[in-house]
Amino acid sequence: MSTTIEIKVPDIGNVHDVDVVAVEIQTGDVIAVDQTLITLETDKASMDVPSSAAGTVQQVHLKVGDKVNEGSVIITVLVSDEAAAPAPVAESKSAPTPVVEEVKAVEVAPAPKPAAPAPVEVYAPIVSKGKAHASPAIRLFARELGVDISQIAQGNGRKGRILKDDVKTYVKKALTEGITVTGGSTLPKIAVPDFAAFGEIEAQPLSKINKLTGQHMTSVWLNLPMVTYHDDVDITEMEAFRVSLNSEKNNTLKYTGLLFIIKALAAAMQQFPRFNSSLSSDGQSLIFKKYLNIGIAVDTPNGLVVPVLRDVANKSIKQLALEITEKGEKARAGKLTPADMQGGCMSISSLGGIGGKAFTPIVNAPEVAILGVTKSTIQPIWNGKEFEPRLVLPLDLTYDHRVIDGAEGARFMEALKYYLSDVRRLLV
Ligand code: CAO
Repeated sequence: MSTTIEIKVPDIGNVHDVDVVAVEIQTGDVIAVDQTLITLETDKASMDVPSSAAGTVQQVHLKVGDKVNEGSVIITVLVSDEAAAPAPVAESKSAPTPVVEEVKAVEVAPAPKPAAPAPVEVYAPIVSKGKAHASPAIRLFARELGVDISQIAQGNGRKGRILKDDVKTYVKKALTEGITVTGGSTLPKIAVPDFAAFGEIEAQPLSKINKLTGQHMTSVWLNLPMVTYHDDVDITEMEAFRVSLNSEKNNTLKYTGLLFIIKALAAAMQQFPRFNSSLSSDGQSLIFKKYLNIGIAVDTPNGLVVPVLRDVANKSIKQLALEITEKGEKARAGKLTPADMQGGCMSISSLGGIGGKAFTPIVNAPEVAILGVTKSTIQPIWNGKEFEPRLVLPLDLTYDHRVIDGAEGARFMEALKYYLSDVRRLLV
């Protein structure tokens, strides 16, 4: 046997004429206990009203926009007699649950458990608080997707209420634009003041390269736990050799220290293959590369680009000198193709022609390390008997700490110094 019962608006505290902002059921729906029937909203809070009975909806008495009070009939529902049996009086009224004041907290307080078992007129509205106008069901949905609902400024529901579709749209946007949606937290934005209030200004659009580099660097900064290790290497002998090469009769090339650094880096990478690897996209394995290409950061009027020199271990200093000149010119003329910039295994960022003592370059992921170089200077170095003027080159090695640990980073730097301090070792 079945009985028809009415489910009414419960005790909602000392508030009257509360707006119905969502009706979640319709005639003919089979509903379960605790299923949200309607959502009410005052100026200060919103609440879902769950069903106190299971059955089939015979009639919906409310629509969005109606104003309700305690006792207003929400639906008529056909329930089995068993389900409709009245509960003991002591359990038939839950304690009044006032509409809470608006608070700034973003997270929703856990929903109070509805009184159980749920007789015909037992109501326990789930009250949610927070600035975002969304029902607890939508807040739960957002939380399940890792979305901080307070980040959704405005929903498409009545009075800007956030709907399920608004959450989905936010997630889609987050996925395409790379906004972090993990653990319910998003990246706090930097407030930009109206600079014109302080003086004259001029806005210039960023170049495409600036924008792409910015996006890539931000993503690397957020994704990679990076460590930068600094050291110096004595390149007095290397410099003497470089100067002699440059002054050779009939020489038309310009040999800079960078060429030797590329060769030394390749040798060290062969010795430490993890530096020539990348993490797989699921982060579960390391992909070791059997080729060895080095990217060189080049400063251009339009921004930073990183052309890649291929197969450097098998190329002579002379070949590399030709190639680096050609790629550098192409880069500055804005004529590099995407292929020129792909396939790098590790990169070098050399600021040595400009200056500097040390810096912390950012890994050009998915590569796992980058070598920074600043200006070499003459330093007094103790040779065991006296201080000697030696040419010292500062090096900065940044690595992805998920792949390379500190000891391996230090050993790699030692290997690099071994080759650079006597470049004849590169021949062995
Ligand atoms: N210490 C002292 N002098 C150095 C040096 C160093 N570490 N590195 C280069 N120099 C000298 C060179 O010997 C050369 O001297 P001369 O003019 O007397 O011959 C001068 O500085 C200029 O060198 P260069 O820059 O033309 O050549 P390079 O091979 O060292 O570098 C390139 C080539 C393409 C890397 C460089 O031109 C460049 O663009 N550097 C900037 C890279 C950059 O922006 N990195 C930052 C990335 S992170 O934002």
